[in-house]
Amino acid sequence: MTTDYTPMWRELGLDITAHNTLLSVLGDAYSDIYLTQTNRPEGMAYFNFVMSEVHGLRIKELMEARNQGRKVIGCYCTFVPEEITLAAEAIHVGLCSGADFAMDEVEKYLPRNTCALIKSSMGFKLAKVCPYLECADMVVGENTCDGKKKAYETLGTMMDNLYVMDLPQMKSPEGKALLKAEFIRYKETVETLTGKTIDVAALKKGVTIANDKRKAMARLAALRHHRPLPISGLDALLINQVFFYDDPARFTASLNALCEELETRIAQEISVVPEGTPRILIAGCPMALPNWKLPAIIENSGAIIVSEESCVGERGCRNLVDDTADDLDGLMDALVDRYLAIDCAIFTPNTERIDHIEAMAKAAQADGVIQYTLNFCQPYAMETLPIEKSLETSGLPTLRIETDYSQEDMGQLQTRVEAFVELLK
Ligand code: BJ8
Repeated sequence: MTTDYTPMWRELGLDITAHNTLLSVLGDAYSDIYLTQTNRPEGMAYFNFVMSEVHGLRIKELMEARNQGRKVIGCYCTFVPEEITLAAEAIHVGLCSGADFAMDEVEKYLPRNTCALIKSSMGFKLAKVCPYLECADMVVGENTCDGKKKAYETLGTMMDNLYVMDLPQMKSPEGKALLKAEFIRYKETVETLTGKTIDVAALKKGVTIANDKRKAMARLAALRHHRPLPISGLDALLINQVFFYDDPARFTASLNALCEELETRIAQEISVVPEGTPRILIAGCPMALPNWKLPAIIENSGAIIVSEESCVGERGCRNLVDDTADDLDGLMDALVDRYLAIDCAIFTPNTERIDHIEAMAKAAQADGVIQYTLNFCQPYAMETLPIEKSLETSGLPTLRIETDYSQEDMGQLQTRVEAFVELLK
């Protein structure tokens, strides 16, 4: 960042000293992990730029939009329908929860044995270091796992703009009815917040913007199925993370431009790794920005990630909303259908997730699957066992990793991943 954004951060009420510490840690990690990669596509320059300005220029854009009367809505889960936010010309952003911050403070409010993602959300609020959170007009939490559900009760005492969405746990007709009722409630809340009525035309516009973004993500995912492999898993993860922050139309255009370059690379047989490099599919908990720990270890161990089965990845992006209905009720049904297909581990039963992982591994020509679970995440930990069994029956080697955001287990993880990569060679 070349501009001094301190006055803007101060206006947002950030703790400038703590925020500077966060930016410096983030900048160092980004330089070490990302900028040391070789043979990156030129189109990654855009995503480097977004990262360098993620707390600067993008926040300035949000503040300017707010000054023009638009609203900013921050969300913790991929279940919050972006289409409705966009239909009201509001701005939809994901909220950071990929780094430890103010852990001593956090543990005054949450038990120690809470997953790192939840602790991180709380830490960013307590330490006042997330400009997205501080400039949001409304923050949306959701009843997914028990940890999140209970943490929002506490988080709600720290902010006056937290809205909690109820979510079903089963994909039954009753579950579907609950989701529809909750999406209608969200639509009405967004209408009140923005002062805009969401009609058919507006909702269709929101659907188109979100569908275009997801189509570009699907294009990227398909290009990674190729040998030669035109992009690293770390770069693809970064794109998946930027997906949650950037202006959607600009993101889609930049990603499509990158995909064109990747197509040329494939035609010219330009690969980011030598032939024979083991290809890994990573499956499990979401890797929110700036959680790059395990992918960096994998790609520094002589393997390459070709697909992410994660909400910061294909689980969060797959499936488009059918926009053919010509009334609001039909469009809301189409939204519900699209979102209810997300196979988050909080659902029971959730066997389609196994089928998806198998299909993804096959499509991406993966040699092995690493299941990634955050410590104390019961839903994803529980699902690792049936998934492992099923993949092994299909002849795909798997490795289970449970970790958090600390650096303490780096050596141990490196050893385990290296042994797994050797096995795949
Ligand atoms: S739709 S995956 S973004 S809930 S890691 S907080 S499950 S204890 S994140 Fe998620 Fe929405 Fe589902 Fe996707 Fe709980 Fe597990 Fe922590 Fe988790």
